[in-house]
Amino acid sequence: MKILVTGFDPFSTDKINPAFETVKRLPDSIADATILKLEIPTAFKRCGEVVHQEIVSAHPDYVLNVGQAGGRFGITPERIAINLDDGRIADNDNYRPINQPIEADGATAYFTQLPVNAMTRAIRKEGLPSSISLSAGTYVCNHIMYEVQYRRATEFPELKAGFMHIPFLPTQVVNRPNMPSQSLDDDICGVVEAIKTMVEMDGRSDVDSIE
Ligand code: PCA
Repeated sequence: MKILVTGFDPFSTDKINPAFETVKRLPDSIADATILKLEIPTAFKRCGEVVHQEIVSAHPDYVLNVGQAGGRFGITPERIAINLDDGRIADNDNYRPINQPIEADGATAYFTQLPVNAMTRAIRKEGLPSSISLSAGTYVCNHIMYEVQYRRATEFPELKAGFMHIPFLPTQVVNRPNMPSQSLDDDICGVVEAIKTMVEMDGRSDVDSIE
């Protein structure tokens, strides 16, 4: 099995993004699955094609996109992507869409195929905070999650895909009082556990609730 794991590059005022810092340190193999790692730009108009090209050339079974969610506590697997770009700030290409559909002929929203209940439970079992998120926002993270789902619906019906947000690193909150953060080692541990769970749960349904 092949899993493409992507991480965004730094954006806004931050010089580092925990997403690609985590992704690039993942082992090359997790639970016998081959891990392909890719840094992607925090840019609405470019990130989708970068991931699309990699899907076409590498034929992964799964795509897991990882992004930073400053202000969130713990790792949050996302359940749903919505057909909306609405930037609170401009992206790395200085582009800021307001209230734009992502794909004119796309669904209003797509659910992930990943077992988010089991993944969240597995991360908590490692002693790390985790909860399922019901909104990936309307910035570039929601955009890539939506784009991969749209491609799945139109081009790659066998693909399973989803998204996880991770918090700021401690170095990012030095001048942000009372802001949650999580160490890189904990991020890596949590993402590895989530991927292990995806592999173990392959072909099974994610029925149990996490509570
Ligand atoms: N987080 C942003 C985009 C890139 C990233 O890492 C988001 O949550 O949309």
